[in-house]
Amino acid sequence: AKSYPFQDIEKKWQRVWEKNKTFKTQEDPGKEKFYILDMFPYPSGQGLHVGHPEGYTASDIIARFKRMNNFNVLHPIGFDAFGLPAETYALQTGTHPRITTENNIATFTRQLKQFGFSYDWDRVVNTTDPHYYKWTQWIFIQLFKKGLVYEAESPVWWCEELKSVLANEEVVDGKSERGGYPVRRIMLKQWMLKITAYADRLLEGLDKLDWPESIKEMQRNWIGRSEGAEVLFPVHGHPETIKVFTTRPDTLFGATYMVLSPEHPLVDKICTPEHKTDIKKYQEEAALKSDLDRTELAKEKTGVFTGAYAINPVNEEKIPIWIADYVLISYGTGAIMAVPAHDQRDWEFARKFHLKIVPVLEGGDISQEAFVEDGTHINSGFINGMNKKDAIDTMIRWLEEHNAGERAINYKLRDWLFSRQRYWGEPIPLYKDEEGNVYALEEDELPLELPEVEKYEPSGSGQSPLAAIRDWVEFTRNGKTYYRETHTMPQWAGSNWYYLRYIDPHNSEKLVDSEKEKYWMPVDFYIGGAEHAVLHLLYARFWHKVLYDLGVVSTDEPFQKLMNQGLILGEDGEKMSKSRGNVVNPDEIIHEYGADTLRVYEMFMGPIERPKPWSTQGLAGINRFLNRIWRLFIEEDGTLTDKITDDHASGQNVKVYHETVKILTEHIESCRFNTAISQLMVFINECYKEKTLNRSFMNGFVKLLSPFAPHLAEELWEKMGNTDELTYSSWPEYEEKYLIEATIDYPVQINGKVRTVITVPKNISRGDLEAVVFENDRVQKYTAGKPIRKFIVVPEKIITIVI
Ligand code: ANZ
Repeated sequence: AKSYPFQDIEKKWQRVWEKNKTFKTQEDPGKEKFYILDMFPYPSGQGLHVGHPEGYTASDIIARFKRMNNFNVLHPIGFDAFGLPAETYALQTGTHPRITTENNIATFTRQLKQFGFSYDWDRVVNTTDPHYYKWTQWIFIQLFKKGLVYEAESPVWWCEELKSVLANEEVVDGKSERGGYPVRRIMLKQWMLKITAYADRLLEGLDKLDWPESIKEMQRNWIGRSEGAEVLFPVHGHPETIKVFTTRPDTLFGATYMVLSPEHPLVDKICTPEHKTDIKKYQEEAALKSDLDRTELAKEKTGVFTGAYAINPVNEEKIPIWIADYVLISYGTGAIMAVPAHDQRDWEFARKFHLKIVPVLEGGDISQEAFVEDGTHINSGFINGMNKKDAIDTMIRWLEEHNAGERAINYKLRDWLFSRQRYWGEPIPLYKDEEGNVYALEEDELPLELPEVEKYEPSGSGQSPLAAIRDWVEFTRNGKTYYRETHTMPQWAGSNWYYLRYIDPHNSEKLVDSEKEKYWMPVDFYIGGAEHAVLHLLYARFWHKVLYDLGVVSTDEPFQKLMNQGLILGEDGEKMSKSRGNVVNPDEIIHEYGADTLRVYEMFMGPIERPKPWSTQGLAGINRFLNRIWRLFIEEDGTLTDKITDDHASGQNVKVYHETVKILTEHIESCRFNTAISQLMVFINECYKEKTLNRSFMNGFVKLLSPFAPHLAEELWEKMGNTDELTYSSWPEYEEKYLIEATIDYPVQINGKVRTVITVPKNISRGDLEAVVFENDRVQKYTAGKPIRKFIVVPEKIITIVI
């Protein structure tokens, strides 16, 4: 069968929307606002893939639905365009990353417009635009002024292939996340952001957010707050002490040895001469392993004795000090007291190296494994007989009284390594004098623009390509020479705050106007990929809280509600990738079936949050459905069918219409798009059974269809003779009275036994109810011919008959 003319229709309405600026948004204090945000794309050279329109269609449905429900809707889009691929491409071809980026943005814009997404195109932001990154730099300076920026020599991941330092998050399974290249640890001076200062607030803030519980839990684990104590162990025959962090100070009497991380600075000082060689060798091996490799529970424990001993402060016992890679330098103090009876890692280590295992809690069988549960303390002097909680409190008090330790809270969260040795990023707006004093640029010196370079190749020494441009790096002021920072910001910087710039994208005086910010914030609904659970979403929350403290924003959390769309897999059920050859190109689908088909199909594939495989058959099915809609309304010659009449007495199924309105309303609100579409199908099937169709129902249907298939809906809306704007028409309402009536089930008890259950309308009169009951077969069977002594109705509960 011939398809409806989707190509003409889609182009036509995209032109109309563009010309009329249909989706242009302005503040309107008279209307309730709704800010619906997409995670903006990285404009890669490959163009959009079919995963993008999944979340983008979902948010577009919500945006269109909210407009029709009289909300003032902010629905913007932009580009997160700094980052490695453009720079890698520049290295290979010599093309300036700005050119590559501009081309890619043009492609993405064309593709996004083809989908008919209802963005306000006058608010587009691009993180690589100096007018934009001026404010990224401005925020960085505010952090600097608040003391949240510092420089530190720290162990960092160095990737030889990418010639760059990587953040922990960019290292996956001991390889670079991008490219999968080997990485190793080196020491380098880096700019750090003190996100740890906000750890508690980042934790507490989660409780009031309407986010998937799994994402909140991932953030909680990432922050990883642990309560416990720091304990000091003197080193025998040395002036040094070893500080450990433990969550179980109550087990101190069971600490039979200590472990330092191989990188711990004390190792070299306390190690005895005869153990030097072994220790050195072990340290070198450990440097090559990733944290994950080192801490995985299943791994066979390894370690080396240092020859030194520590003194356990509670019992003065001399205990051996080892180094082992299961203790990480980056967590706690980089050293532990080992309690093999009650910690499984320590237990395995002690068994392997024949170290003492002393139980200090009753229970379990420590010849088999560590006993990690609560119990009564034994072998523990002044805490004997106590449970875990009391013992912890008592021990901490003892440690504090004896200057041997104190209560402590520890976080897994590390400060954020913020320097990159790359070209294509925001320059860090700091500079130094000859003495190494650090200064921030003044606001009127921003933006600090990226200079032109001849070589994009980072210098292998850990310096960025900017370091090679002498006349950019050095400048003199009042006869003094200064040196600019040559590292750039990580890609997260620009995406940390873009949702604020959409509110006021052209403001050259301020990051965002306060009145506008108050009107639009917080983001009511944020839709994007679950891969951003911890990094982007945690960093953005951190900056937002800093801006809140500065009075720049009025809410302390940026994103009130969050939803993650599931991955769209290839037809083979595998993740789409070029190497598997299972990638679906949205341009081709749009050409063959139209954007509306692709939109509706992606929403119909299954629950939005689930991963789901692509199906070309499913796509064709949706295309048939849209054609069925078209043919129901439109005759062969392109005119509206004369089945549609104003005759309200026509036989069309009133119930199905009102049910459809109800289901669409509720299911769009709760993002059950697939079941909403099923109901549209039910409605269309019913229509095909009718001889005549009610005009107001059919107009209502077009409105219900419009968030899903906006081009088709606009065309039908026009053909129906409507002259008002579909986008801002009001969402259909349903009337309860037309829905399947509410009923109630009454158990009928006869002489103490329930014999049947009858279903009756809720608002039935007592007389009618009695009549219905005695007409019932089962009731007749038990009562036939016998006099009724009692007939009792407990309203909405039970009916009792006594004979
Ligand atoms: C003694 C002890 C006894 C421990 C016991 C546990 C159980 P969370 O909960 O993750 O904070 N630890 C401390 N620093 C470490 C490091 N740098 N590398 C590896 N392990 C480290 O874990 C805290 C516990 O992990 C600490 O408490 C310490 O072992 C270990 F029955 O101390 B515990």
